[in-house]
Amino acid sequence: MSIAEHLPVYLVMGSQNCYQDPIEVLRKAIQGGVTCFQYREKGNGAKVGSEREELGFHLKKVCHNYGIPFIVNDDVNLAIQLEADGVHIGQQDGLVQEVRSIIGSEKLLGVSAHNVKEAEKAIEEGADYIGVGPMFHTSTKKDTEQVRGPIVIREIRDVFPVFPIVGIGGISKKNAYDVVSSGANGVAVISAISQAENAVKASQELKQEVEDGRLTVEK
Ligand code: TZP
Ligand code: MG
Repeated sequence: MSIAEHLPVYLVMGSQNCYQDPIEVLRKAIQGGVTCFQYREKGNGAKVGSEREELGFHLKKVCHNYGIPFIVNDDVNLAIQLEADGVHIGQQDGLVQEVRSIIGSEKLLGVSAHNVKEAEKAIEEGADYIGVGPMFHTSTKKDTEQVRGPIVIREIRDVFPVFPIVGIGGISKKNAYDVVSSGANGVAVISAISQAENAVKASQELKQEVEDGRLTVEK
């Protein structure tokens, strides 16, 4: 399966984002249709050291039991240690080529981009997919750049007709359709699933919006 096929509903999460047991949240999310997972144990209340590694190990096992990719945010060493399927890095997290040379060509490399210029650079330097945002206002990540809106997906899609793109930031079932109908392969979410009362239902609803959005693009 290509990475594009794993992007429709991409859950990003650490224990700090959950009201319930993160392992259970992930399991339910995958049952509801989540297609990719990024372990982002970061910020206030996040686990550190061996606890962070241990949770990552269990979350990876859940992903692999269900056949979805397990990607680690920021930390290349943790990704290697956990034998993750890939790494996701931001603009401040090191050079794309450098990370690629450490993880090798087989592992997935995701890169955050905020505009066409950053997207071009990330793609040229060897990203497998880009995460573009923030699409909408989010209170989950405090140090975000300005809201870009789905228009930036359209701008990047116009330059790169088939490159895998996922939108991120403030995405819910109410606006996922706009992100995908603007050209994204899928939506990456934290709170819409991790803080939902029912993670199965939240994931199903997001998936439905993504499918509806894709139909408008394929027409
Ligand atoms: N990167 C850009 S916005 C964001 C990240 C990690 C947070 C997304 O969280 P939410 O709860 O889906 O808005
Ligand atoms: Mg980062």
